[in-house]
Amino acid sequence: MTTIAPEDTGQEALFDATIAADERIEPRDWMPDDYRASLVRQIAQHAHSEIIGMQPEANWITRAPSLRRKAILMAKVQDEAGHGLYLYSAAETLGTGRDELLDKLHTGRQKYSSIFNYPTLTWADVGAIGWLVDGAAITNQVPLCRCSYGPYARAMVRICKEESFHQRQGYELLLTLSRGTEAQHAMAQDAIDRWWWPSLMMFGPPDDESAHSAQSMAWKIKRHSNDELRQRFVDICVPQAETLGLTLPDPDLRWNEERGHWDFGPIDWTEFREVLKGNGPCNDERIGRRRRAHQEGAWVREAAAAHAAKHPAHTPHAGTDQEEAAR
Ligand code: FAQ
Repeated sequence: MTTIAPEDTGQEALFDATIAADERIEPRDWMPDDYRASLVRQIAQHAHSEIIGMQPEANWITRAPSLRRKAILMAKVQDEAGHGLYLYSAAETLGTGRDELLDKLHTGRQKYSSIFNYPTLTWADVGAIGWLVDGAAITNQVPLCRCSYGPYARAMVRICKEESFHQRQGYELLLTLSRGTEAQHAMAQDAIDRWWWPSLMMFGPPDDESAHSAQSMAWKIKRHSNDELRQRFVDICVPQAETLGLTLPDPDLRWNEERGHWDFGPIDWTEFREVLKGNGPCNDERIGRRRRAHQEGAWVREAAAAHAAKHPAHTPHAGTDQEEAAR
């Protein structure tokens, strides 16, 4: 059998034209293998970050200072699980199942965001995560709502709406602490001192060291470079920190009239690389806990599969609600 090259059937030209016209590629459309692989890589990294990201904040659910704060935090952590689900589903539309991706996470073959390898030492860290980590996530993810791959872009719309609530929750929490007692203010400041630089690292390596940016931007998966988004985030945070009455821990922060942006100090890229290699403060704890949760949940997956096998008619398209009730 002779294989027909995609360019001979016009598929590649159609793909290129769709990207050039800023239209969406959908699951059944032809796409280059590298485009598919790069999307799976980024979406998986993103999905893993959402579910590993539940751990640092979940650490404070039992110790939230009021019922209101506890309810808010539980809802937020649950939202992150939901984001993981949307994203694993988006990856599934590219032909890669959740089992395979989770296996790659558990065996260290795929990454999750460096930020979640830092510990949550005080209640103020919940505020810092909301304000800075969710804030950085939104800055990075709003442009992904215009990603060229339809299912990823659509998942991001909902995720960004929820992240926006999360960010405001963190800001309000920090504002309350900052305007509280001296000890509460100090606790909020300490959290910002610890979370600021790791938040800047969330945007990835500097542009000249970013392996995937150029190709991802040409395919309109990414719309802006890592450094552009990092700068945007700094510009947003400086005035917000002022309103909060908290100081960003960077003596080099200065308004640059010529550039129309805030200049900021050097990032410790050695620390970033170490965290990515698995040597951050909490890498072992996070991945160990994730593996345990997966093993302990095996019986739930088995029970759900056995139930589905016993009740094949229970699929959503099997019949109307009335038919279902009559059975
Ligand atoms: N941590 O060539 P680039 C959240 C990896 S969700 C770990 O620049 P790319 C919600 C990168 O994967 C936070 N690894 O890569 C939440 C690549 O590795 P690979 C996550 C990093 O893809 C809030 C290599 O370095 N958000 O916070 C990091 O063009 C609160 C080379 O880098 C997303 O994932 C890092 N910081 O750009 C949950 C958004 N940076 O694949 C709970 C979607 C880079 O070659 C609580 N992702 N790497 O092995 C993206 O926008 C992009 O993938 C970037 C990286 C910008 C992260």
